[in-house]
Amino acid sequence: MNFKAGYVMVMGLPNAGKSTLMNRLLQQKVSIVTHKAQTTRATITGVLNTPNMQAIMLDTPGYQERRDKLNKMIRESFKTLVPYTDVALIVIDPITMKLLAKEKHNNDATPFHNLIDMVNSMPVPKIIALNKWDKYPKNMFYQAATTLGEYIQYDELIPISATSQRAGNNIDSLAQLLEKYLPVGEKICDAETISTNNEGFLASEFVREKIFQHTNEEIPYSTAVLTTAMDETNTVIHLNMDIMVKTNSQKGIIIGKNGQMLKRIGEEARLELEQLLGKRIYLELYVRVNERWDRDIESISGL
Ligand SMILES: Nc1nc2c(ncn2[C@@H]2O[C@H](COP(=O)(O)OP(=O)(O)OP(=O)(O)O)[C@@H](O)[C@H]2O)c(=O)[nH]1
Ligand SMILES: [Mg+2]
Repeated sequence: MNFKAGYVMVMGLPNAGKSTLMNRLLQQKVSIVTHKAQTTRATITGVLNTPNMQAIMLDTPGYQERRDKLNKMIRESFKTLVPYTDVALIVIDPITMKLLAKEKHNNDATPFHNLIDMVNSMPVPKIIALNKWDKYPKNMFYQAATTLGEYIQYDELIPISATSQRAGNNIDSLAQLLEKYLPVGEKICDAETISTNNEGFLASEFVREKIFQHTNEEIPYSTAVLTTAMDETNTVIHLNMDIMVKTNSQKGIIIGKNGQMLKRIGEEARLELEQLLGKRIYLELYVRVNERWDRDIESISGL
């Protein structure tokens, strides 16, 4: 049988479960996940190897419309990926289809329509994964499948659960569909590669996830994490990172009473990074106030 290889763009609205699904396919946590919308800010790659295929998965930020600089950058970086894409994997939470029916004439439906326009403009096979099979009544999936057919000429539609360990989550079947639609080709990178993002960037993402998980309201969205120095040996990686916030009070919250919050963020991120990268990790975290980090963002490489 011919070996298959190529790029799979994982697309969808915020909170659909794109990053969860990617990690599940890879059986490894590469992309950070939280219950808050707009967790992913930059494209995260993960390499899915099976005996018959190598899929380079591109986990993209949830598609939405805010006009700030960060979102503009996200949309632009997204467009640059389109020419590389061999298969579009569109992850949909069926609840959005229900909301859409109610909001046909409402601005809230705009991100969905923009996503659909983007998907339809891509000349590649389209696989829809209707996610969260474990969470909703089954008839919601049938209805969503019918409605989606009015918007997208998809090649395949499959209900899945990215989180369920039970039979019927369809994760293996989805991997087989990717294999079916990827082009014949040779391996793109060697089989040991987990991600083509560099380790310093992945590390900063894991720290950002902990901030998303342990802080509330505007803080996650006012924060960026940047690896400023990295020193690596065969067994140890030493990383310095700046956690950038916008105000002094945000800085106080991230550091926490007696530094407890910062310590917790660092420890939890370190443990997960050690698993992912297979080395001892030392993190030195500094919290800095930079009111303009999102405006200065072009100078922040890797974000
Ligand atoms: N019940 C259930 N929850 C899920 C499933 N897949 C993802 N979730 C949850 O949905 C939430 C969002 O998941 P993410 O993977 O961060 O979603 P995303 O599409 O990457 O979101 P952005 O990065 O913000 O665009 C998390 O709380 C997940 O645990 C699923 O199959 N079932
Ligand atoms: Mg994500």
